[in-house]
Amino acid sequence: MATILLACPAVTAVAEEKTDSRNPNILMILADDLGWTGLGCYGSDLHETPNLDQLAREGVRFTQAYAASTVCTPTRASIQTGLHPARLHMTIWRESAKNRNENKPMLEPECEEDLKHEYFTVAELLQEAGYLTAHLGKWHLGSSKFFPEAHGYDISIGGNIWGAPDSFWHPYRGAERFAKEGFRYVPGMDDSRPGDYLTDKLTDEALRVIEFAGEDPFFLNLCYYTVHTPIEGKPEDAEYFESQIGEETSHRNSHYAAMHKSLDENVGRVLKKVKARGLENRTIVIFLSDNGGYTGKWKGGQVVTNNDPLRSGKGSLYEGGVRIPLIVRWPGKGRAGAECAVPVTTTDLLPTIAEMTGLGERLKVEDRKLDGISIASLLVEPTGLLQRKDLYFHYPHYYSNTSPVSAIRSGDWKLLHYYEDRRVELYNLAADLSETKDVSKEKSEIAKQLSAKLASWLNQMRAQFPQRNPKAREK
Ligand SMILES: [Ca+2]
Repeated sequence: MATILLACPAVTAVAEEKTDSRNPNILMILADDLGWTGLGCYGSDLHETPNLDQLAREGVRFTQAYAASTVCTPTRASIQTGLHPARLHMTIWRESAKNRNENKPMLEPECEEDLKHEYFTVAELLQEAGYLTAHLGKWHLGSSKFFPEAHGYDISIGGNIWGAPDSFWHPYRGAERFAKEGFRYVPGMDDSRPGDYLTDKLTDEALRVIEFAGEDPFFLNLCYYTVHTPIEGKPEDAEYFESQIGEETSHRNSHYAAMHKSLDENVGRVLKKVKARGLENRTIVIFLSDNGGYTGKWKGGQVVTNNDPLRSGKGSLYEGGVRIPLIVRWPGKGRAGAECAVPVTTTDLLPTIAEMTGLGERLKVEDRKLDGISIASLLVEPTGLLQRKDLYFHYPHYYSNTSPVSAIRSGDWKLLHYYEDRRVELYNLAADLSETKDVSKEKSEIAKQLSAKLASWLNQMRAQFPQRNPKAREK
Protein backbone atom coordinates (compact mmCIF):
# COMPACT_ATOMS: atom_id res chain seq x y z
CA MET A 1 0.00 0.00 0.00
CA ALA A 2 3.00 2.26 0.53
CA THR A 3 3.42 2.73 -3.21
CA ILE A 4 -0.09 4.03 -3.61
CA LEU A 5 0.08 6.38 -0.65
CA LEU A 6 3.19 8.00 -1.99
CA ALA A 7 1.88 8.19 -5.51
CA CYS A 8 -1.40 9.84 -4.67
CA PRO A 9 -1.29 13.44 -3.46
CA ALA A 10 -4.70 14.47 -4.81
CA VAL A 11 -6.88 12.38 -2.53
CA THR A 12 -7.63 14.69 0.38
CA ALA A 13 -8.66 17.55 -1.89
CA VAL A 14 -11.77 15.76 -3.06
CA ALA A 15 -12.91 14.24 0.23
CA GLU A 16 -15.88 16.58 0.55
CA GLU A 17 -17.49 15.25 -2.65
CA LYS A 18 -18.09 11.89 -0.97
CA THR A 19 -21.19 9.96 -1.93
CA ASP A 20 -22.52 12.55 -4.35
CA SER A 21 -24.67 10.53 -6.72
CA ARG A 22 -23.53 12.72 -9.59
CA ASN A 23 -20.09 11.23 -9.18
CA PRO A 24 -20.39 7.50 -9.74
CA ASN A 25 -17.18 5.49 -9.75
CA ILE A 26 -15.97 4.20 -13.08
CA LEU A 27 -14.50 0.72 -13.18
CA MET A 28 -13.30 0.08 -16.72
CA ILE A 29 -11.88 -3.38 -17.32
CA LEU A 30 -10.06 -3.96 -20.59
CA ALA A 31 -9.03 -7.45 -21.68
CA ASP A 32 -6.38 -7.88 -24.35
CA ASP A 33 -7.07 -9.70 -27.62
CA LEU A 34 -10.30 -11.18 -26.25
CA GLY A 35 -12.38 -12.22 -29.23
CA TRP A 36 -16.07 -11.55 -29.80
CA THR A 37 -17.01 -15.15 -28.93
CA GLY A 38 -14.46 -15.52 -26.12
CA LEU A 39 -16.92 -15.32 -23.21
CA GLY A 40 -19.64 -17.77 -22.24
CA CYS A 41 -22.28 -15.05 -22.65
CA TYR A 42 -20.98 -14.39 -26.18
CA GLY A 43 -21.19 -18.05 -27.15
CA SER A 44 -17.88 -19.76 -26.37
CA ASP A 45 -18.33 -23.52 -26.18
CA LEU A 46 -15.23 -24.04 -24.03
CA HIS A 47 -14.37 -20.94 -22.03
CA GLU A 48 -16.16 -20.62 -18.69
CA THR A 49 -16.81 -17.05 -17.55
CA PRO A 50 -19.56 -17.08 -14.90
CA ASN A 51 -18.71 -13.68 -13.39
CA LEU A 52 -18.75 -11.89 -16.73
CA ASP A 53 -21.92 -13.75 -17.70
CA GLN A 54 -23.47 -12.46 -14.48
CA LEU A 55 -22.28 -8.93 -15.25
CA ALA A 56 -24.05 -9.23 -18.61
CA ARG A 57 -27.25 -10.21 -16.79
CA GLU A 58 -26.94 -7.06 -14.70
CA GLY A 59 -26.06 -4.71 -17.54
CA VAL A 60 -26.33 -4.16 -21.26
CA ARG A 61 -24.48 -6.58 -23.53
CA PHE A 62 -23.55 -5.03 -26.88
CA THR A 63 -23.62 -7.49 -29.75
CA GLN A 64 -22.19 -5.15 -32.38
CA ALA A 65 -19.49 -3.27 -30.50
CA TYR A 66 -16.26 -2.54 -32.34
CA ALA A 67 -12.70 -1.78 -31.43
CA ALA A 68 -11.57 1.36 -33.27
CA SER A 69 -8.65 -0.71 -34.55
CA THR A 70 -7.69 -4.30 -35.09
CA VAL A 71 -4.57 -4.08 -32.88
CA CYS A 72 -3.71 -2.89 -29.37
CA THR A 73 -2.18 0.61 -29.27
CA PRO A 74 -4.63 2.38 -31.62
CA THR A 75 -7.72 1.07 -29.81
CA ARG A 76 -6.25 2.02 -26.43
CA ALA A 77 -5.53 5.52 -27.75
CA SER A 78 -9.15 5.79 -28.93
CA ILE A 79 -10.42 4.80 -25.48
CA GLN A 80 -8.26 7.40 -23.74
CA THR A 81 -9.01 10.28 -26.12
CA GLY A 82 -12.34 9.68 -27.85
CA LEU A 83 -10.43 10.35 -31.08
CA HIS A 84 -10.00 8.00 -34.01
CA PRO A 85 -6.60 6.31 -34.40
CA ALA A 86 -6.50 7.53 -38.01
CA ARG A 87 -6.64 11.13 -36.76
CA LEU A 88 -4.01 10.43 -34.10
CA HIS A 89 -1.69 8.80 -36.67
CA MET A 90 -1.49 5.89 -34.25
CA THR A 91 -2.68 3.02 -36.41
CA ILE A 92 -0.19 0.31 -35.43
CA TRP A 93 1.07 -1.13 -32.17
CA ARG A 94 3.77 0.94 -30.52
CA GLU A 95 6.77 -1.29 -31.19
CA SER A 96 6.12 -1.21 -34.96
CA ALA A 97 5.28 2.49 -35.32
CA LYS A 98 8.38 3.21 -37.43
CA ASN A 99 8.53 -0.13 -39.22
CA ARG A 100 7.74 0.46 -42.90
CA ASN A 101 7.95 -3.24 -43.85
CA GLU A 102 10.34 -2.59 -46.75
CA ASN A 103 10.07 -6.08 -48.23
CA LYS A 104 6.36 -5.68 -48.98
CA PRO A 105 4.60 -4.27 -52.07
CA MET A 106 3.58 -1.19 -50.10
CA LEU A 107 5.51 0.89 -47.60
CA GLU A 108 3.61 1.50 -44.41
CA PRO A 109 3.36 5.06 -43.08
CA GLU A 110 5.57 6.02 -40.16
CA CYS A 111 3.26 6.46 -37.20
CA GLU A 112 3.34 8.29 -33.90
CA GLU A 113 4.97 6.18 -31.19
CA ASP A 114 3.57 8.17 -28.29
CA LEU A 115 0.20 9.55 -27.22
CA LYS A 116 1.08 13.23 -27.17
CA HIS A 117 0.40 15.38 -24.13
CA GLU A 118 -1.83 17.74 -26.09
CA TYR A 119 -4.59 15.14 -26.25
CA PHE A 120 -7.25 15.37 -23.57
CA THR A 121 -7.84 12.00 -21.93
CA VAL A 122 -10.71 10.41 -20.04
CA ALA A 123 -8.45 10.34 -16.96
CA GLU A 124 -7.85 14.09 -17.22
CA LEU A 125 -11.59 14.68 -17.47
CA LEU A 126 -12.22 12.70 -14.30
CA GLN A 127 -9.13 13.86 -12.43
CA GLU A 128 -10.14 17.49 -12.98
CA ALA A 129 -13.57 16.62 -11.57
CA GLY A 130 -12.00 15.32 -8.35
CA TYR A 131 -11.75 11.62 -9.07
CA LEU A 132 -8.95 9.43 -7.84
CA THR A 133 -7.64 8.10 -11.15
CA ALA A 134 -5.69 4.85 -11.36
CA HIS A 135 -4.23 2.94 -14.27
CA LEU A 136 -3.33 -0.70 -13.69
CA GLY A 137 -1.77 -3.09 -16.20
CA LYS A 138 -1.04 -2.73 -19.89
CA TRP A 139 -0.55 0.84 -21.18
CA HIS A 140 1.28 0.59 -24.53
CA LEU A 141 0.80 4.25 -25.45
CA GLY A 142 4.36 5.50 -25.52
CA SER A 143 7.70 5.92 -23.83
CA SER A 144 8.19 7.11 -20.26
CA LYS A 145 7.33 10.76 -20.97
CA PHE A 146 3.91 9.53 -22.06
CA PHE A 147 3.12 7.04 -19.33
CA PRO A 148 -0.23 7.19 -17.48
CA GLU A 149 1.08 9.73 -14.94
CA ALA A 150 1.51 12.18 -17.85
CA HIS A 151 -2.06 11.60 -19.01
CA GLY A 152 -4.16 12.24 -15.91
CA TYR A 153 -3.57 9.21 -13.72
CA ASP A 154 -2.75 9.70 -10.03
CA ILE A 155 -1.70 6.08 -9.71
CA SER A 156 0.03 3.91 -12.31
CA ILE A 157 1.08 0.33 -11.72
CA GLY A 158 2.07 -2.40 -14.12
CA GLY A 159 2.12 -0.51 -17.40
CA ASN A 160 4.86 0.76 -19.67
CA ILE A 161 6.02 0.89 -23.25
CA TRP A 162 5.34 -2.75 -24.14
CA GLY A 163 2.29 -4.66 -25.25
CA ALA A 164 2.86 -7.97 -23.48
CA PRO A 165 4.85 -9.43 -20.61
CA ASP A 166 7.64 -11.88 -21.24
CA SER A 167 5.70 -14.28 -19.01
CA PHE A 168 2.53 -14.27 -16.90
CA TRP A 169 4.53 -16.00 -14.16
CA HIS A 170 6.62 -14.23 -11.56
CA PRO A 171 8.86 -12.29 -12.07
CA TYR A 172 7.10 -11.42 -15.39
CA ARG A 173 10.37 -10.35 -16.96
CA GLY A 174 13.01 -11.64 -19.31
CA ALA A 175 14.22 -11.62 -22.89
CA GLU A 176 12.96 -14.98 -24.04
CA ARG A 177 10.03 -13.94 -26.22
CA PHE A 178 11.19 -10.59 -27.48
CA ALA A 179 14.88 -11.23 -28.02
CA LYS A 180 15.13 -8.59 -30.76
CA GLU A 181 13.76 -5.88 -28.49
CA GLY A 182 15.67 -7.07 -25.45
CA PHE A 183 14.62 -7.32 -21.86
CA ARG A 184 11.01 -6.72 -20.82
CA TYR A 185 9.50 -6.25 -17.38
CA VAL A 186 6.26 -5.28 -15.66
CA PRO A 187 6.86 -2.40 -13.22
CA GLY A 188 5.32 -2.05 -9.76
CA MET A 189 4.74 -5.72 -8.95
CA ASP A 190 6.81 -5.31 -5.81
CA ASP A 191 5.02 -7.69 -3.46
CA SER A 192 4.94 -10.50 -5.98
CA ARG A 193 6.52 -13.84 -5.08
CA PRO A 194 7.70 -16.90 -7.02
CA GLY A 195 4.69 -18.82 -8.28
CA ASP A 196 2.49 -15.71 -8.51
CA TYR A 197 0.45 -15.11 -11.64
CA LEU A 198 0.26 -11.64 -13.22
CA THR A 199 -3.52 -11.53 -13.71
CA ASP A 200 -4.02 -12.29 -10.00
CA LYS A 201 -1.44 -9.76 -8.88
CA LEU A 202 -2.88 -6.92 -10.94
CA THR A 203 -6.17 -7.63 -9.22
CA ASP A 204 -4.48 -7.40 -5.81
CA GLU A 205 -3.44 -3.88 -6.78
CA ALA A 206 -6.96 -3.09 -8.01
CA LEU A 207 -8.44 -4.15 -4.67
CA ARG A 208 -6.00 -1.85 -2.90
CA VAL A 209 -6.99 1.09 -5.08
CA ILE A 210 -10.69 0.50 -4.40
CA GLU A 211 -9.96 0.36 -0.68
CA PHE A 212 -7.67 3.36 -0.80
CA ALA A 213 -10.21 5.54 -2.60
CA GLY A 214 -12.22 5.72 0.61
CA GLU A 215 -15.25 7.91 0.03
CA ASP A 216 -13.75 9.63 -3.00
CA PRO A 217 -15.05 8.82 -6.45
CA PHE A 218 -12.57 6.72 -8.38
CA PHE A 219 -11.79 5.91 -11.98
CA LEU A 220 -10.03 2.56 -12.20
CA ASN A 221 -8.66 1.77 -15.66
CA LEU A 222 -7.88 -1.89 -15.16
CA CYS A 223 -6.07 -3.24 -18.22
CA TYR A 224 -5.30 -6.93 -17.90
CA TYR A 225 -2.53 -8.29 -20.12
CA THR A 226 -4.49 -11.48 -20.57
CA VAL A 227 -5.65 -13.12 -22.92
CA HIS A 228 -2.83 -11.84 -25.17
CA THR A 229 0.20 -14.06 -25.80
CA PRO A 230 2.19 -15.62 -24.13
CA ILE A 231 -0.48 -18.31 -23.92
CA GLU A 232 0.15 -19.40 -20.35
CA GLY A 233 -2.81 -20.54 -18.29
CA LYS A 234 -2.57 -22.13 -14.88
CA PRO A 235 -1.63 -25.79 -15.49
CA GLU A 236 -4.42 -27.22 -13.32
CA ASP A 237 -7.03 -25.16 -15.17
CA ALA A 238 -5.54 -26.05 -18.55
CA GLU A 239 -5.74 -29.71 -17.59
CA TYR A 240 -9.42 -29.33 -16.78
CA PHE A 241 -10.20 -27.61 -20.09
CA GLU A 242 -8.20 -30.20 -22.01
CA SER A 243 -10.68 -32.76 -20.69
CA GLN A 244 -13.60 -30.62 -21.90
CA ILE A 245 -12.53 -30.46 -25.54
CA GLY A 246 -14.50 -32.84 -27.75
CA GLU A 247 -14.46 -33.47 -31.48
CA GLU A 248 -17.06 -30.78 -32.14
CA THR A 249 -15.72 -28.12 -29.78
CA SER A 250 -15.00 -24.90 -31.65
CA HIS A 251 -12.59 -23.34 -29.14
CA ARG A 252 -9.80 -25.86 -28.64
CA ASN A 253 -6.89 -24.28 -26.79
CA SER A 254 -6.88 -25.39 -23.14
CA HIS A 255 -4.28 -22.89 -21.93
CA TYR A 256 -6.14 -20.08 -23.65
CA ALA A 257 -9.34 -21.27 -21.97
CA ALA A 258 -7.51 -21.27 -18.64
CA MET A 259 -6.48 -17.65 -19.24
CA HIS A 260 -10.16 -16.75 -19.72
CA LYS A 261 -10.92 -18.49 -16.46
CA SER A 262 -8.29 -16.42 -14.65
CA LEU A 263 -9.60 -13.25 -16.26
CA ASP A 264 -13.14 -14.07 -15.17
CA GLU A 265 -12.15 -15.05 -11.63
CA ASN A 266 -10.30 -11.80 -11.23
CA VAL A 267 -13.14 -9.69 -12.61
CA GLY A 268 -15.23 -11.51 -9.99
CA ARG A 269 -12.79 -10.54 -7.24
CA VAL A 270 -12.92 -6.86 -8.24
CA LEU A 271 -16.73 -6.82 -8.41
CA LYS A 272 -16.92 -8.55 -5.04
CA LYS A 273 -14.69 -5.89 -3.55
CA VAL A 274 -16.89 -3.11 -4.95
CA LYS A 275 -19.90 -4.81 -3.40
CA ALA A 276 -18.17 -5.42 -0.06
CA ARG A 277 -17.36 -1.75 0.19
CA GLY A 278 -21.03 -0.91 -0.43
CA LEU A 279 -20.19 0.83 -3.69
CA GLU A 280 -22.11 -1.39 -6.07
CA ASN A 281 -24.91 1.13 -6.58
CA ARG A 282 -22.59 3.97 -7.38
CA THR A 283 -20.06 2.15 -9.54
CA ILE A 284 -20.43 1.97 -13.31
CA VAL A 285 -18.72 -1.12 -14.70
CA ILE A 286 -17.49 -1.27 -18.28
CA PHE A 287 -15.93 -4.43 -19.64
CA LEU A 288 -14.46 -4.78 -23.12
CA SER A 289 -11.60 -5.97 -25.31
CA ASP A 290 -9.21 -3.99 -27.54
CA ASN A 291 -9.41 -6.12 -30.70
CA GLY A 292 -10.46 -9.53 -31.94
CA GLY A 293 -8.99 -12.88 -30.95
CA TYR A 294 -5.59 -13.85 -32.33
CA THR A 295 -5.98 -16.64 -34.88
CA GLY A 296 -2.28 -17.37 -35.37
CA LYS A 297 -0.24 -20.06 -33.67
CA TRP A 298 1.54 -19.73 -30.36
CA LYS A 299 5.21 -20.72 -30.56
CA GLY A 300 4.57 -22.36 -33.91
CA GLY A 301 2.31 -24.90 -32.25
CA GLN A 302 -1.37 -24.76 -31.53
CA VAL A 303 -3.73 -22.18 -33.00
CA VAL A 304 -4.69 -19.69 -30.29
CA THR A 305 -8.36 -19.24 -31.16
CA ASN A 306 -10.99 -18.59 -33.79
CA ASN A 307 -13.72 -15.97 -33.81
CA ASP A 308 -16.28 -18.14 -35.63
CA PRO A 309 -18.76 -17.31 -37.04
CA LEU A 310 -16.84 -14.11 -37.69
CA ARG A 311 -14.19 -14.07 -40.39
CA SER A 312 -10.51 -13.82 -39.46
CA GLY A 313 -9.11 -12.21 -36.29
CA LYS A 314 -6.68 -9.72 -34.80
CA GLY A 315 -4.92 -7.74 -37.53
CA SER A 316 -7.77 -7.99 -40.02
CA LEU A 317 -10.64 -5.57 -40.66
CA TYR A 318 -13.03 -8.43 -41.23
CA GLU A 319 -15.42 -8.73 -38.32
CA GLY A 320 -13.25 -11.22 -36.40
CA GLY A 321 -10.55 -8.58 -36.06
CA VAL A 322 -12.63 -5.69 -34.79
CA ARG A 323 -15.91 -6.89 -33.29
CA ILE A 324 -15.51 -7.20 -29.52
CA PRO A 325 -17.44 -7.99 -26.34
CA LEU A 326 -18.72 -4.88 -24.53
CA ILE A 327 -20.77 -5.03 -21.34
CA VAL A 328 -21.85 -1.95 -19.36
CA ARG A 329 -23.57 -2.01 -15.97
CA TRP A 330 -24.97 1.39 -15.01
CA PRO A 331 -26.65 1.10 -11.60
CA GLY A 332 -29.98 2.83 -11.24
CA LYS A 333 -30.03 4.09 -14.83
CA GLY A 334 -29.09 1.39 -17.34
CA ARG A 335 -31.12 -1.67 -18.21
CA ALA A 336 -30.23 -5.04 -16.70
CA GLY A 337 -29.89 -8.16 -18.80
CA ALA A 338 -30.54 -6.37 -22.08
CA GLU A 339 -28.85 -6.76 -25.44
CA CYS A 340 -28.05 -3.87 -27.72
CA ALA A 341 -27.41 -4.47 -31.42
CA VAL A 342 -26.61 -0.88 -32.35
CA PRO A 343 -23.05 -0.58 -33.73
CA VAL A 344 -20.84 1.31 -31.28
CA THR A 345 -17.09 1.75 -30.98
CA THR A 346 -14.35 2.26 -28.40
CA THR A 347 -14.03 5.90 -29.51
CA ASP A 348 -17.45 6.39 -27.89
CA LEU A 349 -16.29 5.55 -24.38
CA LEU A 350 -14.91 8.95 -23.34
CA PRO A 351 -18.06 10.92 -24.24
CA THR A 352 -20.22 8.15 -22.76
CA ILE A 353 -18.34 8.23 -19.46
CA ALA A 354 -18.59 12.02 -19.51
CA GLU A 355 -22.37 11.83 -19.84
CA MET A 356 -22.79 9.10 -17.21
CA THR A 357 -20.72 11.07 -14.68
CA GLY A 358 -22.52 14.33 -15.39
CA LEU A 359 -19.46 15.81 -17.06
CA GLY A 360 -20.84 16.00 -20.59
CA GLU A 361 -21.29 19.75 -20.31
CA ARG A 362 -17.63 20.08 -19.51
CA LEU A 363 -16.74 18.68 -22.90
CA LYS A 364 -19.12 21.15 -24.55
CA VAL A 365 -17.87 24.16 -22.61
CA GLU A 366 -14.30 23.34 -23.49
CA ASP A 367 -15.42 22.62 -27.06
CA ARG A 368 -13.65 19.30 -27.17
CA LYS A 369 -14.07 17.93 -30.68
CA LEU A 370 -14.33 14.17 -30.43
CA ASP A 371 -14.78 11.49 -33.05
CA GLY A 372 -16.87 9.34 -30.70
CA ILE A 373 -20.36 10.08 -29.43
CA SER A 374 -22.09 9.25 -26.16
CA ILE A 375 -23.94 5.95 -26.25
CA ALA A 376 -25.38 6.41 -22.75
CA SER A 377 -28.92 6.58 -24.20
CA LEU A 378 -28.53 3.00 -25.45
CA LEU A 379 -27.90 1.80 -21.91
CA VAL A 380 -31.29 3.18 -20.92
CA GLU A 381 -33.04 2.16 -24.14
CA PRO A 382 -31.01 -0.56 -25.87
CA THR A 383 -33.32 -0.66 -28.88
CA GLY A 384 -32.89 3.06 -29.47
CA LEU A 385 -31.03 4.74 -32.28
CA LEU A 386 -27.95 6.86 -32.57
CA GLN A 387 -27.66 9.84 -34.86
CA ARG A 388 -24.41 8.46 -36.20
CA LYS A 389 -24.91 6.13 -39.12
CA ASP A 390 -21.42 4.98 -40.08
CA LEU A 391 -18.30 3.56 -38.47
CA TYR A 392 -14.86 3.73 -40.07
CA PHE A 393 -11.64 1.74 -39.76
CA HIS A 394 -8.14 2.42 -41.06
CA TYR A 395 -5.27 -0.04 -40.92
CA PRO A 396 -2.61 1.00 -43.49
CA HIS A 397 -0.34 -1.85 -42.36
CA TYR A 398 0.45 -5.48 -42.85
CA TYR A 399 -0.22 -8.36 -40.47
CA SER A 400 -0.05 -12.10 -41.01
CA ASN A 401 -3.67 -12.08 -42.19
CA THR A 402 -3.98 -8.77 -44.05
CA SER A 403 -2.49 -6.19 -46.37
CA PRO A 404 -3.17 -2.44 -45.86
CA VAL A 405 -6.90 -1.76 -45.76
CA SER A 406 -9.61 0.69 -44.74
CA ALA A 407 -13.28 -0.06 -44.10
CA ILE A 408 -16.68 1.48 -43.52
CA ARG A 409 -19.67 -0.04 -41.74
CA SER A 410 -22.90 1.64 -42.86
CA GLY A 411 -26.17 0.08 -41.72
CA ASP A 412 -25.94 -3.59 -42.62
CA TRP A 413 -23.30 -2.89 -45.28
CA LYS A 414 -19.59 -3.22 -44.83
CA LEU A 415 -17.11 -2.16 -47.47
CA LEU A 416 -13.38 -2.88 -47.33
CA HIS A 417 -10.83 -1.10 -49.54
CA TYR A 418 -7.48 -2.87 -49.98
CA TYR A 419 -4.65 -0.60 -51.05
CA GLU A 420 -2.31 -3.08 -52.80
CA ASP A 421 -4.67 -3.74 -55.70
CA ARG A 422 -7.30 -1.05 -54.95
CA ARG A 423 -9.80 -3.89 -54.56
CA VAL A 424 -13.07 -3.28 -52.78
CA GLU A 425 -15.21 -5.92 -51.11
CA LEU A 426 -18.81 -5.39 -50.04
CA TYR A 427 -20.74 -7.53 -47.57
CA ASN A 428 -24.22 -7.45 -46.14
CA LEU A 429 -23.65 -8.33 -42.50
CA ALA A 430 -27.33 -8.98 -41.77
CA ALA A 431 -27.43 -11.69 -44.44
CA ASP A 432 -23.79 -12.73 -44.33
CA LEU A 433 -22.23 -12.24 -40.91
CA SER A 434 -19.22 -14.35 -41.88
CA GLU A 435 -18.35 -12.08 -44.85
CA THR A 436 -18.20 -14.94 -47.32
CA LYS A 437 -20.01 -13.38 -50.30
CA ASP A 438 -18.50 -10.24 -51.79
CA VAL A 439 -21.38 -8.45 -53.54
CA SER A 440 -19.44 -5.39 -54.73
CA LYS A 441 -20.15 -6.25 -58.40
CA GLU A 442 -23.88 -6.92 -57.94
CA LYS A 443 -24.34 -3.91 -55.71
CA SER A 444 -21.95 -1.62 -57.52
CA GLU A 445 -23.96 1.53 -56.77
CA ILE A 446 -23.79 0.90 -53.00
CA ALA A 447 -20.08 0.08 -53.29
CA LYS A 448 -19.52 3.34 -55.13
CA GLN A 449 -21.37 5.39 -52.52
CA LEU A 450 -19.56 3.78 -49.60
CA SER A 451 -16.17 4.12 -51.32
CA ALA A 452 -16.83 7.84 -51.73
CA LYS A 453 -17.85 8.17 -48.07
CA LEU A 454 -14.75 6.29 -46.95
CA ALA A 455 -12.46 8.46 -49.09
CA SER A 456 -14.10 11.61 -47.76
CA TRP A 457 -13.72 10.46 -44.15
CA LEU A 458 -10.05 9.52 -44.61
CA ASN A 459 -9.45 12.96 -46.04
CA GLN A 460 -11.23 14.57 -43.11
CA MET A 461 -9.04 12.58 -40.67
CA ARG A 462 -5.89 13.59 -42.58
CA ALA A 463 -5.14 9.88 -42.46
CA GLN A 464 -1.76 8.46 -43.37
CA PHE A 465 -1.63 6.13 -46.36
CA PRO A 466 0.65 3.31 -47.47
CA GLN A 467 2.76 4.06 -50.55
CA ARG A 468 3.99 1.94 -53.45
CA ASN A 469 7.32 0.40 -52.60
CA PRO A 470 9.69 1.20 -55.52
CA LYS A 471 11.99 -1.63 -54.52
CA ALA A 472 9.16 -4.11 -54.67
CA ARG A 473 8.30 -2.94 -58.18
CA GLU A 474 11.83 -3.70 -59.39
CA LYS A 475 11.55 -7.32 -58.34
CA1 LIG B 1 -4.77 -6.30 -28.14
